[in-house]
Amino acid sequence: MSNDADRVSYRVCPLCEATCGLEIRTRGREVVGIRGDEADPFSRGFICPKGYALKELDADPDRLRTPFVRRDGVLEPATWDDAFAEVARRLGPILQEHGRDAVGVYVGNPSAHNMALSMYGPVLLRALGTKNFFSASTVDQMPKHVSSGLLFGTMLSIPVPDLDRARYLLVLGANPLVSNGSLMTVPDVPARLRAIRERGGKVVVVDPRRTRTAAEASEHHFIRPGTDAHLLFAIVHTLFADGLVRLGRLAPHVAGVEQMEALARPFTPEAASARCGIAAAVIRRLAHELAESERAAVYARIGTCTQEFGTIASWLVDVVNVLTGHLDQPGGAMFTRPATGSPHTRGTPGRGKGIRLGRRASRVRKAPEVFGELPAACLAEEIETPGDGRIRALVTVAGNPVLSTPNGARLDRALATLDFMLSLDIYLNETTRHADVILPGLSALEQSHYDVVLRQLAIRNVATYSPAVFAPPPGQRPEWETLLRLAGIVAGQGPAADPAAVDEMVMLQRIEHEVTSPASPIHGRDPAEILAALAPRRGPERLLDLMLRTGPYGDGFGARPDGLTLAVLEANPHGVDLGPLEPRIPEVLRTPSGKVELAPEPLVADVARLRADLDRPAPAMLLIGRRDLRSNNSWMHNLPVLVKGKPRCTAQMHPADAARLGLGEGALARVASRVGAVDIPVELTDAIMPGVLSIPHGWGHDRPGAGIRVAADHAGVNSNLLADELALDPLSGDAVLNGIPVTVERTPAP
Ligand SMILES: Nc1nc2c(c(=O)[nH]1)N[C@H]1C(S)=C(S)[C@@H](COP(=O)(O)OP(=O)(O)OC[C@H]3O[C@@H](n4cnc5c(=O)[nH]c(N)nc54)[C@H](O)[C@@H]3O)O[C@H]1N2
Ligand SMILES: Nc1nc2c(c(=O)[nH]1)N[C@H]1C(S)=C(S)[C@@H](COP(=O)(O)OP(=O)(O)OC[C@H]3O[C@@H](n4cnc5c(=O)[nH]c(N)nc54)[C@H](O)[C@@H]3O)O[C@H]1N2
Ligand code: SF4
Ligand SMILES: [Mo]
Repeated sequence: MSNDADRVSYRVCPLCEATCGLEIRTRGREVVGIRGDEADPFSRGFICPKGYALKELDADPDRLRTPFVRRDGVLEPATWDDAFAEVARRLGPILQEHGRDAVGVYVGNPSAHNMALSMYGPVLLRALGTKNFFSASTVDQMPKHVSSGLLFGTMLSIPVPDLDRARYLLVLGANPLVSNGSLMTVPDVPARLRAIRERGGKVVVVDPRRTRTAAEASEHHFIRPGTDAHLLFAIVHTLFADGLVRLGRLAPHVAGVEQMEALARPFTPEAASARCGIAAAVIRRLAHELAESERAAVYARIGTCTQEFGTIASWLVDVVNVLTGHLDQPGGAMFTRPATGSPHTRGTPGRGKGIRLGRRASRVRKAPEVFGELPAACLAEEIETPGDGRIRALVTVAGNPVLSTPNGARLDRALATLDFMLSLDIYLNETTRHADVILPGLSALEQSHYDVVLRQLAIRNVATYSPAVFAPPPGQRPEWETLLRLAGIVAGQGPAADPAAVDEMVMLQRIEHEVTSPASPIHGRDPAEILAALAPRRGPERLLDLMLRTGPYGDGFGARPDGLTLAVLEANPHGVDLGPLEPRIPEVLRTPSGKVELAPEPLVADVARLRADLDRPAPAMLLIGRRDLRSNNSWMHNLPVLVKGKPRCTAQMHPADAARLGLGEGALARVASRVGAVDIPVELTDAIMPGVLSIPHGWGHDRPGAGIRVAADHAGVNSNLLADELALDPLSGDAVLNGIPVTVERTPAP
């Protein structure tokens, strides 16, 4: 395969949170090979099948390479100038007549994996100034932002398990051997979990499915979906009842311990066991093992977030980590100190404003705002319901809410009624088929990369910058320019708004902010001097350089000459290792009290709801989701290498349930919920808990007018036709996507 003319580039994979280093071999404009970068200090050569698939993604003929504009009802290729002119022509009057809130925005998951989108998306949002902002966070991790914000002071103060030093790991509602980790940036989870067992440690998985992670663990327990909060409260109960609480070094920094003891009282292991399905003796043993292990962490992810008690469960994970003395300790749950900084590295160390929730509510359902967002599950009703403040136009940025948010059918219908829709996307899919204008992003290989978001949650402090592998083709625009031009347009500068001018303004504001912040290393410096020092960089690189140089390891523009700059990262293409995580309490805290707030009022108030749930009878069948190694939410099913083989959009069911329902392997089952029904083939497996059904999300590529031909041949069904848009975790607004009550029957013959 290798050839003298081949070029080798190093690039961090942007597809999931693992941030693997890739070695990409190219010949001209063609990718000839992709493998793991052995010299990457963090990923050490690890790669998954999606990493290889970047080659097909780059070459996919269905990937959009030109803007599209709807003319006489039909989406047609258009020039960039025409497309921006259409945006100005259509959006202008809506803003003028109906105000800023008439334009809704939905931002999807790839925004967190893309430097241009994560840095400049917020610029467009600020320019728009709409209160109708939605994102994939409320079908994902919002409960963890809320609980972390309340406990530690910022939405990004999320402890991550120190995998490389842990000797005991309790995993709830996560399948990192398949997802490759989430709210825990770490490549090569398989080797790292194996290493825990090899050093004599233990990995325990709690999941309604015996997942790949569970199969590789020391121990697995089925749990009834939606009941993790009960289990965790019973562990807290046991820690107090059996005298296992030890705060250690954190003792002077923790408030609310007595209150936790009182709150946990009703949740005896026996009471919780009846609800969650795990034996009381096992619950007690888990509490003892966690407390008695020297280096242990509880780690939980999406199965514990996208459920009825998502915020309570997310909270109790860290309560257990604190009460067992494992928070902020090597081998426990620790805080990253990211190179580009974070809300918990800025401002006054040890104290802050904390967070405020529910400053306003959504118009129709009165759902509380959370960190400036409204629940994605409210989007359809805000479009449909007449009256002042109705969403008349929508901007989607790297999102596919028709497939990824609850009651997708209702949203699908609502999108068709908009006065105007603009999508920034790389595919014409189930969502963007409704757009009037689509502006495409570049291939991942045509843009530079730094994981500004994900490296904030890394289990090791690491910084890696990847230059673009290929130059963008002539006539194509980088997305940061598109976002800045749109920001100019909505600010009233007309269709020819100059992105470079908006970039200058954004940059100056950022520098002003730094030099006027007392805690910044460049406090009091002259903005013009800083701007000059960043020349000739512009766009994302200039902003990244500023963030690195004013960050925790930065050169402070001369203050620490051997400190980090973008130039240093450029000279180290495999990444710069900044070392293992270090204890950060109390400095990391940004709560008003300067303490870890173990029992914050909004969470305490929600416990009554959980107590009432203790005696609730479980419904017959509960639906949960599933991820596959070769999927990435909804949008990588157009790549042949990832969809080949037997169909993966099946309903997994326990043989005992199937026998009761008269369903055999491969039979078509009709699964119905309050909001919809799907017909889907049954896959029998004893790896699922009886009474639980699992359907993966991100399928249902059968919508007319989409331009994803390979995906259409492997359509599957949209599991979010079953998710109920009215079922939310009240504190975070997160949708309930796991533990959906459903009925199942054999699909009637036509
Ligand atoms: N039932 C159920 N539903 C779920 C989940 C579940 O577990 N169960 N998981 C939820 C989770 S965790 C998430 S994060 C959400 C994801 O929800 P979304 O973010 O709404 O959906 P994605 O499928 O990630 O779609 C991403 C979109 O971005 C586009 N895209 C990809 N790369 C780029 C780029 O570089 N630029 C631009 N402009 N566009 C790009 C893709 O074409 C696609 O349209 O789904 C959620 N939905
Ligand atoms: N291959 C692949 N990788 C991905 C993605 C993908 O689509 N495909 N998506 C990416 C994204 S956006 C995200 S957010 C992450 C998510 O990363 P993970 O959270 O690791 O993702 P899942 O594999 O969905 O794992 C969730 C687990 O929770 C279980 N579960 C469901 N309900 C409950 C419950 O009530 N309690 C408990 N304890 N468990 C429950 C499910 O059976 C499942 O095994 O993955 C990322 N990585
Ligand atoms: S694990 Fe994630 S980051 Fe690593 S190669 Fe696979 S998709 Fe890319
Ligand atoms: Mo996600």
